[in-house]
Amino acid sequence: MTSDTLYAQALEQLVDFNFDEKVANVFPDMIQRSVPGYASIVAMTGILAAEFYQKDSYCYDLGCSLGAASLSMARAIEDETLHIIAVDNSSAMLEKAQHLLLLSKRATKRATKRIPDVPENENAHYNESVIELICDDINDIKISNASVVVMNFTLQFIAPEQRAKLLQNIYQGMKKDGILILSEKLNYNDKSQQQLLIDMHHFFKKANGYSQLEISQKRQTLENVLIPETLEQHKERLNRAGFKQVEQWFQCFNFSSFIAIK
Ligand code: GEK
Repeated sequence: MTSDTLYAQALEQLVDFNFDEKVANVFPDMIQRSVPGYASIVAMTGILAAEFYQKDSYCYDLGCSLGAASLSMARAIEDETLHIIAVDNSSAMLEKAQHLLLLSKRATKRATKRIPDVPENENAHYNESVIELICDDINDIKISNASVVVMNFTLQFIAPEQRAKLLQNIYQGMKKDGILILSEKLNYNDKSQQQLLIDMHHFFKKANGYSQLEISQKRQTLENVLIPETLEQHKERLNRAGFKQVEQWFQCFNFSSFIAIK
């Protein structure tokens, strides 16, 4: 796995974070060392998807990056006709995702040695051809006939004023009893609570080898790009979109995941 050293040196100019080739190249290392509970959320995504998947429906992975959640679902759902639609608007991410899926496909066939950068357990059996990668803005795609929609750490990058419409669009395209798995970084209205949760997240990053400089530069580049909301805002918006049950099923520091059932 290529190490994330993108912010290790003092940068003269800090530009807004974007999912370019440099980020795509180090993404597996970056996300594991930056998002507490990431591996658990990816693994549970497969477990939940397998239970709520409905035959002859689609699964969506919105903001799929390198396809970790799609792979988790593909491995967990046993259905010959499974079709996962994985969408991201970063061509750099999707190129890399395509490459990893091909490696994974060969590894599945040979089931031999591990390949660097391919998510854990990729050697497990699955029909990889079920994952369709689409390069598009998730605000512009039509969701249809979906029993499982996954949006792991993507909504936070969507302009706040577009979020309700996106969730309504997802809801409209879902089947009854289908699920949305929504994972997000959280914000807190209470100042001391917010500070403590941010501190704990930084302890996590420090323990994973990021320096103060790396943590601070990355934080500044994300400031205008990643806009977290409170747990209450998420729950309220999901309820308003029409979901009949909304539960927070995971939290580690200020990172959380929800399940919303139509
Ligand atoms: C994972 N879910 O590994 N349309 C499509 N894609 C978008 C948009 C948009 N409007 N905005 C951002 N993205 C993944 C991790 S990363 C989270 C998701 C992170 C994409 C963006 O290109 C990136 O790949 C992804 O959303 C967010 O489970 O890096 O913190």
